[in-house]
Amino acid sequence: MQAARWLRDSDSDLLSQRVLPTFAANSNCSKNLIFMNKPIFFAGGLIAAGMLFTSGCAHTCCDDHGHNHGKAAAGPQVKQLVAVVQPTAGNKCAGTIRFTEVDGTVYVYGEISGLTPGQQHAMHIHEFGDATSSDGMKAGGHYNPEEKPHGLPGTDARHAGDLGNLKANEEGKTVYRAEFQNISLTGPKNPIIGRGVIIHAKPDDGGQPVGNAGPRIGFGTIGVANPKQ
Ligand SMILES: [Cu+2]
Repeated sequence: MQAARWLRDSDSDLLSQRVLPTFAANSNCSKNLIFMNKPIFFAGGLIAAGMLFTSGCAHTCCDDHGHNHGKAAAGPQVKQLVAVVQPTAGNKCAGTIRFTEVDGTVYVYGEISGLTPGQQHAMHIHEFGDATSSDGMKAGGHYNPEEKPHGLPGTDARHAGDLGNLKANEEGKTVYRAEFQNISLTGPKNPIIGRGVIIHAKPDDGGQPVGNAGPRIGFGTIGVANPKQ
C-alpha cells in the first residue's frame, strides 16, 4: 500500500469526493490542488500535519525549497502553540495568543486590541481552526470533548474551550493571562492544536448553553509556534 503519492488531474473524481466539494467546484486552479509529497503520520490518534493543500495557482510543487514540512508538528516536542487573531468582517479585534505547556499545565498569554473600551469580551476555543468564513462561524461551537455544561474558569463544570473573559482597558486593549489543567497542546487530554480561538463582542456570563457572548469579532487558528523567537 502506498504511503503517499501525487494527485493528478485524472484524480478529479477522487478529489471531488474526498476534498471539500465546494473548494474543488469553485477553484479556478484545481489542477494545482495537490497533496504534499509526504506520508500521513498517525501518532496516538492524531493526524500530525503530514498533508497540506495549496490553492495558489503559481505554486505547483512544495518540495523544491528545502523546508522540513511536517516535522514541526510531530507531537511530543511541541512546546508552544500560537494563534494570530484576525478581525472578522466589520470588526477590529486582533492580537496574538500563545499556549505553552509545562508539566501538565497550559499557560495562556494573549495581547489583544480592537476591543470595546472598558468592556469584557468572551474568549473561547472553538471546535475548528477553519478560517474560511468571514464571520468566524466556520469555527463551529465551543470545544467541548467532555460534553460538559458551559462555564467560566474556576468551575470544573465547563467546556474545555471556555477561557473566560478579556477585560479591555480604555484603549480597547488587554493582556490575558491564565493557566489551565484540563487541556493539552497535542494530547492526550483535550488537545487544542488546530482548533480555533474566538473572541466575542459581549462578555461571557457563564449562562447556558454558550455564555450569551454575541457575535464573533476575532478569530485565530491554533498552530505550532516556531521555537526560534
Ligand atoms: Cu465562543
